[in-house]
Amino acid sequence: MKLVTSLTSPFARKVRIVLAEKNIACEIVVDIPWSADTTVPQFNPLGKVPVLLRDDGSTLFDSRVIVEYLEQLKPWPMIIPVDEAQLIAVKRWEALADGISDAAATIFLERKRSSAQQSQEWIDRQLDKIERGLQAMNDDLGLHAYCVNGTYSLADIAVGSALGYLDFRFSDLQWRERFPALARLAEVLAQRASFAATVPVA
Ligand SMILES: N[C@@H](CCC(=O)N[C@@H](CS)C(=O)NCC(=O)O)C(=O)O
Repeated sequence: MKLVTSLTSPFARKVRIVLAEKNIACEIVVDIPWSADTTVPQFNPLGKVPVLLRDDGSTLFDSRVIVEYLEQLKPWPMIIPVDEAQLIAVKRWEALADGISDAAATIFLERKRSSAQQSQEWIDRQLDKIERGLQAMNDDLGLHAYCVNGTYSLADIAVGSALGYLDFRFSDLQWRERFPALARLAEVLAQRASFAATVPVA
């Protein structure tokens, strides 16, 4: 199996953390979807990473589908609960965390355009999503050890990946001061080998 990805994508980081947690062998093929010679559209018509290339030649995307597949491939250690209520809760956390990553990536791209082309209104709209998302996650996490049922799961992996991306691209956000519950979770997650091995690199 191969994972086609950049080393900065928060979506790919979720997948890489799951691979590490489950100890699944997978070659990482670095491909930046913005570069002129990218091969990503050959594997994903949407031109986005991550893409999983399976040994039978088939491809899987996006990160949520890949993570589900990895959970089926190797159910232990379990990162997606079987209990339906908990599963839906984990998926909701994942959607919220991925939404923050999405808004952050959108701002990053907007800021790469020439200043004449950039829309501050558009950037502010994305910043509002990030701020509201962080507030909601911080409130929901509260004093709980982990996002769902006090147990480490895909929810924590998605949240940790989104927070790591904010640290990487938006260090000026200083979210830790405003969202102490998330700061505490991020500190706990950073101790895990899977998180330490997948910190985004430029
Ligand atoms: N929902 C997708 C999002 C993937 C995504 O947006 N990836 C970005 C990198 S962080 C990308 O490849 N963008 C290239 C493009 O939009 O053309 C997932 O979870 O995999």
